[in-house]
Amino acid sequence: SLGSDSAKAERMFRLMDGFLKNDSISLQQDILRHVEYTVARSRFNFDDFEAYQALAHSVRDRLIERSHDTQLYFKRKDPKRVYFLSFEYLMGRSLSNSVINLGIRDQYADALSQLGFEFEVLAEQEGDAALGNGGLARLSACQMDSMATLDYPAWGYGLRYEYGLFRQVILDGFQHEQPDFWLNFGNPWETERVHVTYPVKFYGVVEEENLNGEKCNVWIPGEVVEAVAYDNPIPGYGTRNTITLRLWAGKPSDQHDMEAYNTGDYINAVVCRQKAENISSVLYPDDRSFQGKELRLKQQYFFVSASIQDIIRRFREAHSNFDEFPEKVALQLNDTHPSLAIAEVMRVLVDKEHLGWNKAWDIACKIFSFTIHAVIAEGLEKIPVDLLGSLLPRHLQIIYEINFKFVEELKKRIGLDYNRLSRMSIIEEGAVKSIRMANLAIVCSHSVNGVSKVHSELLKAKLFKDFYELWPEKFQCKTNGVTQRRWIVVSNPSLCALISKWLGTEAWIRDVDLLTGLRAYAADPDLQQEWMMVKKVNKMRLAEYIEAMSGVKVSLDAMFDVQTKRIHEYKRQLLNILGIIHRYDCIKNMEKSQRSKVVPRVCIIGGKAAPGYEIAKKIIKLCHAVAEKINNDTDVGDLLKLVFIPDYNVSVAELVIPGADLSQHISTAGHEASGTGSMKFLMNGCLLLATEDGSTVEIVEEIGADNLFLFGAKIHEVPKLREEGSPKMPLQCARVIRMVRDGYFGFKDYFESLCDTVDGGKDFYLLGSDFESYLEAQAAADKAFADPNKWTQMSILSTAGSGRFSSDRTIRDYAEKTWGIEPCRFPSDG
Ligand code: H53
Repeated sequence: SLGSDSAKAERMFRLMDGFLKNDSISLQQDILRHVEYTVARSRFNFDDFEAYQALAHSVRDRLIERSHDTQLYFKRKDPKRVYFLSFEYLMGRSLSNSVINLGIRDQYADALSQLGFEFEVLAEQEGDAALGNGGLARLSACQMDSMATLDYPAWGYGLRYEYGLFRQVILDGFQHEQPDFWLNFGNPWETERVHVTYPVKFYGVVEEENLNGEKCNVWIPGEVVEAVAYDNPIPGYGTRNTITLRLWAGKPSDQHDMEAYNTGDYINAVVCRQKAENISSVLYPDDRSFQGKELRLKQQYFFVSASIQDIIRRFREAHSNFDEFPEKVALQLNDTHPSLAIAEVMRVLVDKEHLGWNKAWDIACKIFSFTIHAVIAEGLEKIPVDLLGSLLPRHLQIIYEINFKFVEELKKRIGLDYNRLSRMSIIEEGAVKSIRMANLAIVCSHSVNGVSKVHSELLKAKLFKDFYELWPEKFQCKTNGVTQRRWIVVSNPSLCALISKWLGTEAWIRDVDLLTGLRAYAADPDLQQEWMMVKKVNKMRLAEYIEAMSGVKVSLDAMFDVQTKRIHEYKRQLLNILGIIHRYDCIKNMEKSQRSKVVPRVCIIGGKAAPGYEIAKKIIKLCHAVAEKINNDTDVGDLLKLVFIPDYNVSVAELVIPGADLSQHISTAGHEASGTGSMKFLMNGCLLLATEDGSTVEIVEEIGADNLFLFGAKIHEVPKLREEGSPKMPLQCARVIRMVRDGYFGFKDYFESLCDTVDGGKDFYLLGSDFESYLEAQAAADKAFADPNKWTQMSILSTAGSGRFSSDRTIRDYAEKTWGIEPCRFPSDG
């Protein structure tokens, strides 16, 4: 029953003295053993970081056991598996999440305290795994957690970047980027699989050959790079199942350089080998903008090709007939980044397995499904044909062939409507002839989904209208979700304990719909009292952090008003800052006697700007310039503070979100596909101030418009308002912009172009026309905050309504309706 039936395995198991034990003494022994033999420090002398390393290794041992069991079990049951292909994962830290999911956090805390260490202190030693940019990447991480917890036979595939997302350093209020060489001190969570390697080919030429009287294409590559697997265990909660996130790294291929060595150019050959490692060296730091760079395309193909080879090898272990492939394999494309997988599957099935085009295409169309995260056409990847043709000549041929057959078919369906044909074509003719990756993915996938209701409707009505009319059945909605394990249990232990106490069970951690049970107590003064205490404790933690980071002391009685996310014009951090200037201006101009009525605020902004995104960087600088002025104004004191939290990442989010009273999700309507930050704040009982965009619309459905602060233009109003432009600029907005222009916060010239984006005639993101309604929503928030019981009730109702925004719901929906897979749970209790 332990996953192996052979006598040999049983003997091995006995020799190991069974599985690792989780009592306090065994854990202490394990930690010390790792101090001595893994970290190679004396067990009498090791510091916090070394203790963390040993601890992490002892946890990893347990994860490895479980992951072996899970894989053996999957192998024996041979269920249909889903393979989740994502170019980015924002995993953050692993320690707390792992021990909580394994159900042994308290045991570890106890063992450590016996050794004279504190669990929380050691947990702080861990750096973030930041192999992604923003929402899309964190979503992948949340979804992996749900796939493991719900016992789905799933694998995640991605790239093991050596440099994750840059570290943001603020000097003089300006953002500077520093490399994130996160592997510097090793990564105790991963296992390098030196034997799981695959050659990945690039460049070269395609030749036609004759195989048994039939023509076939043979790709002779110009470069071969080896992909080596690094496995990262993803433990489920309340289950023994532990699935794998397999990340690929580049390493030099042996076959390829023989020539160079033989010609005697030894040194150069060795230097060239190093180049192979560059493929996976650095994550592109741009969220939502693509430039058709060769290295990026190489990265995409590299991870896709290695993953497909791995998937096919696993399939072949149990099957010889590709007719069964769609019964055993589902491939999820997380955005267009991995969509070369379509051409790669076709290449393997046609050129290597010799299945014939039609059969191969039939299989491909059954296995792929595609999630779109973009909202606007500019967010869609296009790859210049020349670039693709030189890097992957055979794939270009295949894509042309797919397109030819598709367009022929289309002509039969819609006739010779050339405009529509050219819009739908996978190839874009233009100044730069390109491949539209989204079109390729839609043509091949059996299911295409948006990430919120609003977004999915927009895809059908706008971006992919032509495709929707052709294949309405393909278009689905899968509203995003986030994992309550990370975003409540790990990051907000006090709230977690409080919820379990009032619900009388911890079952909500796996069955999140139970959170609705809190509604019954939302008006209960006892719960309200305890709820306020929890918030206070979290605000204290956050206040200490703020003081340590910025030297600004903040009052715990103030409303903590947070906007943390990537800096983008459409997310409108600028609207927030202009609102803060307005608030400051009002306080300054107020009669002193009136000031006692002002609800004190601590405004917190955090997020990274893409290194080349000038306007976003100016927004960061403006935030600092305004903060400098306000925070040093003793006349205003605790009534208003503004702090910028540098280097926002997953572990900073774990600290900030539980401590927020209010959070802002204020994108121009129609621009945020979903938004997932809002869901994390909601779970933590934070009230939202938001526009009706992305998933906010569904949050309103769930918790009721009375329990949050909505404002701004609706999606359908945006085009008209844009036409109207600046005349709609209200006086209050014009006044604060003028203050910036006049140099009230310094850096007059520098901020000019930033101000132009609002009052320069265009105001594309509608800051002007939304300004008044934004201020009204802020006033409503102030009013509600002044009544602590009302506020707390709204806060409880927010958490109570957050269950629908769990990634468990999203993943179950994908599994049942898109992937056609079922849970495959290792028979044990976890
Ligand atoms: O994906 C999130 C959404 C969010 C959306 C984001 C996203 C990226 O992070 C990167 C590229 C892209 O096209 C979209 O902006 O609204 O919540 C997860 O779906």
